[in-house]
Amino acid sequence: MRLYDYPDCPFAQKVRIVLAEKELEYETVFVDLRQGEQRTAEFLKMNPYGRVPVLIDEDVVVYDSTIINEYLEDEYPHPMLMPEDSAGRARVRTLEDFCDNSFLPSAGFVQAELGKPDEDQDEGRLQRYRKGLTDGLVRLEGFLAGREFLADEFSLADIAFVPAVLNLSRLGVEVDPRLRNVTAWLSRLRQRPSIRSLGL
Ligand SMILES: N[C@@H](CCC(=O)N[C@@H](CS)C(=O)NCC(=O)O)C(=O)O
Repeated sequence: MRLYDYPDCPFAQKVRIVLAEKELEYETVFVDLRQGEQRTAEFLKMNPYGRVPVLIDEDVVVYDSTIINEYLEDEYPHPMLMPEDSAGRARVRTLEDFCDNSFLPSAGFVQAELGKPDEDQDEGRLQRYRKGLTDGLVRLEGFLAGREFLADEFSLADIAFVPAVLNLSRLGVEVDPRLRNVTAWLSRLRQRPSIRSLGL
């Protein structure tokens, strides 16, 4: 198995956690996004959107982190990272969707703003994007009520959030200690070897 990867990419990190949880062997191909290697004809043949991660498993090519993770779950089901029942699976997918379309983009916007020279940073914009993250944490607090993980057992839903939630302090966002469920969940996540291995 081969993973086309970029170390800081949160989407690639999601996939690396699943590969580690399932103890799958793979080789990593570094795609230098700063050099535009994702836009070469060869890369675009694998992913027409020109983005990492891409996973190659023998003759199967899969792109988009959420789809890659579901592929890995279907193909290598042990240990299971999806609930068995339809309601639980729908819950995981709802949370992944919330993460991919709201939480991770807010984190990406904050990171992009912080990456600009000081004089070009817009404080109002930064506050708006950070609020997207703090509002997201409040929503997660509700999802975690009475649960250790977002869908009871550790799942693809938790994994989707890891790259962003373990990077919050670098984005200038502190977790409100009144969010007790989120705080406990973060320390549970930090203890997992698959997540520690990312070195976030
Ligand atoms: N929805 C995609 C997003 C992947 C993505 O945005 N990857 C970024 C790096 S974090 C990328 O490859 N960007 C290169 C570009 O847009 O040119 C996924 O989940 O895999």
